[in-house]
Amino acid sequence: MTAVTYELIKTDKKSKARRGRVHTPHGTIETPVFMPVGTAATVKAMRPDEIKEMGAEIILSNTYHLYLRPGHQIVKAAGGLHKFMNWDRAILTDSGGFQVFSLGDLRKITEEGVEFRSHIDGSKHMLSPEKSMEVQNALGSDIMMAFDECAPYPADRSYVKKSLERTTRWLARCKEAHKNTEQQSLFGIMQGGMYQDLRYQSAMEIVEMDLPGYAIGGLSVGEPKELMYEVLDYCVEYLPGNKPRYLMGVGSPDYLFEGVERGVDMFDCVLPTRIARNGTAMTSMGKVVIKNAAYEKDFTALDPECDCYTCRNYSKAYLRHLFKANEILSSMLLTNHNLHFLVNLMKGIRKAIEEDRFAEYKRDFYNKYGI
Ligand code: PRF
Ligand code: ZN
Repeated sequence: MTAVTYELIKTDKKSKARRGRVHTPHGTIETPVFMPVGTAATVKAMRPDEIKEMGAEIILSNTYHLYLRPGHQIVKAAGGLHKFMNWDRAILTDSGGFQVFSLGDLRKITEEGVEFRSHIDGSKHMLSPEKSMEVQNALGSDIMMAFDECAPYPADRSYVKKSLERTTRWLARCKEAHKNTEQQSLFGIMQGGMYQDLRYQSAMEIVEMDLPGYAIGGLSVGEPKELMYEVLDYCVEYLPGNKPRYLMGVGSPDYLFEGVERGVDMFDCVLPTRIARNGTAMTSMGKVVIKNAAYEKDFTALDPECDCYTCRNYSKAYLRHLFKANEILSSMLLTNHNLHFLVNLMKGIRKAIEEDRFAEYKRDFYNKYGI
């Protein structure tokens, strides 16, 4: 028995959307799900009880960041990441691969792994499949991601092929190095860029390893969205139906709908939390840029259809004031709203799938949001 299992409840008749559950040692996750990102063992500007209250059942954290600071041994000594950050629901950790690759000049890829310099103090480190598993085992996350390489976009076919084959070899090493399989599950990551045959090759190689879940990596890396949808269409086909499918780094409302429609179960993205700190809210009527002069005397709620703490208690005029005055509460209230908005959107999507009206729900949302 693996630590994490998938239960398929229902598949939409008119699309590939599906309603399911992911069972973990820290509770059950209703899917499709959006996972708030807590990179450095904190969802920025939020307390765990607030994230819980809005109904989030899983959050994501990062191997790369916690390895560098405070160090995985510190987290382990604290009793693991759940205890350290006071979050008793499920946690997924990304492997560090993607974050290291984002360092640009500061890194070097070899068969062994990735050598890089810390973005904090410039010190030299090596992340490898074995090291990533060691760190994630110390953190104690429920779902651990494989150490992969996300090829840039655009990239040559020959480079992408070499890269995905190395990612497969790294996955075999991850599986071998993963201890604690009773408490933690390893998910594989498909790569292959925008090349259909390479996506197929990657899928066949990773599915062969019989893991409890699979992610689609290497998308939403700057390609046009029509291309992403096209690639996603066949990627999902290549993955088994009895395991959860996770589209990494995707979290705008249109991408969530398009992903769900194509059969994706899990998503994560820094978008809602990041844009909140920049003063942007996602609302049922589209994006609201709170600093706009139009809101100076607007004493209505951010989103009249939202029942989050922010929308129940504050006006756009007040939120605009907080943002312009650089007040900490601005980040707190806007992050609370944006996460609530996406968690609630997924709740609506799940209910729509259950009630055979996913297509209508999507159409109505797009019309109102302005997509
Ligand atoms: N691999 C990993 N993490 C990721 C990605 C990936 O390809 C992406 C791509 N959108 C986001 N996060 N390990
Ligand atoms: Zn709200």
